[in-house]
Amino acid sequence: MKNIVGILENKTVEVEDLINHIGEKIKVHGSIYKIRKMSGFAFILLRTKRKLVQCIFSKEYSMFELEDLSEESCVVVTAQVIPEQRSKTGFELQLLDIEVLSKPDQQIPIVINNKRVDTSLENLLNFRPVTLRNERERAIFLLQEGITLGIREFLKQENFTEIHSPKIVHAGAEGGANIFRLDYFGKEAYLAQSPQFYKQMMVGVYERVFEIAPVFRAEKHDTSRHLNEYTSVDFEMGYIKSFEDIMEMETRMLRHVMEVLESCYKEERRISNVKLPYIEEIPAIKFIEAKDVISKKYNRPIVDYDDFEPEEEKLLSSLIKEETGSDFVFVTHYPSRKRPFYAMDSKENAEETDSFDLLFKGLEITTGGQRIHSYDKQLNKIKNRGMNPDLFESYLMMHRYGMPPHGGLGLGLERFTSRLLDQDNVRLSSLFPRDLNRVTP
Ligand code: AMO
Repeated sequence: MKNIVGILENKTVEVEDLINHIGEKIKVHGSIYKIRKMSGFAFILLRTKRKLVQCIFSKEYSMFELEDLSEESCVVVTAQVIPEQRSKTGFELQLLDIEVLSKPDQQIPIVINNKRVDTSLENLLNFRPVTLRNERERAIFLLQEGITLGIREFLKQENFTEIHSPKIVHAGAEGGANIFRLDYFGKEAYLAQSPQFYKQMMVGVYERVFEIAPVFRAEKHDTSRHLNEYTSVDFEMGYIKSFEDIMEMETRMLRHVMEVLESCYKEERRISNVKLPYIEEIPAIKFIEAKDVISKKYNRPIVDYDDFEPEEEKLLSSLIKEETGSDFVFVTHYPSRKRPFYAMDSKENAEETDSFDLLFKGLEITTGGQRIHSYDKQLNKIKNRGMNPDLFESYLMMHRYGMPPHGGLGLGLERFTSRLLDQDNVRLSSLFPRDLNRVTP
């Protein structure tokens, strides 16, 4: 019998630690990303967990043949760490010896080791397991990690409890049109469109909760903004004074995210050419006023009084940017008939809701607002909408047995990442996007 005590036998140095080994002979592992042959020597880029490390092969000191190496081979190198100011890491590795752990069977059909992967979106996604090995492609998801890290860090500081709600559910929270149906042992069930019901229920338990998890939308349209599975960042909090508390909390949360990206993701920002937006305050405008302003400024007749057309979101964002310098804008008081049944109607005008969207560089990235907490009011709204209250029995249980005034929001992680990186398609910020035509890889 053997005892496992949790100690990794670490034969190689962590790349993050290499800077402390200048002048020493060390071993590190990684994949050969790029070989650039020169006369008598070669530059070899080693792809490690998060960084590319510059190595030098030279006939003078390397005890192996350059021909023994091939790109995408996994290796352990023995090397001398040499200071090098011109290298981004501040050092380079003189390769002394190399152990090849594995070699690829075939060459990747797309060139992945240039600055950009120069291919169609289709190819980029079809060959995702390997195109993501490209430095710029993989930086997207390092930055996305920074976003969720910042969100978690912030919400933890604000005493939110992280939850994990079910994704197989018996009723949809966000309306019937885009729900995936499941055969659940002979009964009808659905894939969760959002954790809405569960995060609200948990406000009755923990007061402040959040979840970062996949949700599913059977969107039948093929657009640059819609995914059929996306990662929803949700939070929900009790004892709020008004829905503006949620907007305040989101503003501070986004500010913290930018601080994390500023301080810890410098290299990834450089690779992705990201300029972080400065968030001091975020302007807020009422929906109907925004409609009016856009119509007047751009001479566009208002066609839809209930929602924005995608073009209007873009126009509003550029107008706000022009006038205030902000890349973000809150739009508040959406019409009641356009919002889900759990949204709280405004006291001043029951046709409007105490709700908001947040637009970031022309795209809606968040929806939020205050929820109905009274049992009678919620039951009436369900009935008035011609919905069957029996379907929402377990949801209504929390209202029946007492809830504080509460509200929250849902932010689309891919949309947020994609706008931050100025991408023109949200698919690029999803590791393995699911859309109308795509369930692989
Ligand atoms: P909503 O349905 O507006 O609200 O979704 C919240 C946010 O999720 C993102 N999003 C999407 N991202 C990619 N593909 C999609 N198909 C897609 N649909 C939505 C958007 C959007 O702003 N329960 C409420 C939130 C709340 O009030 O707490 C909800 O889900 O960024």
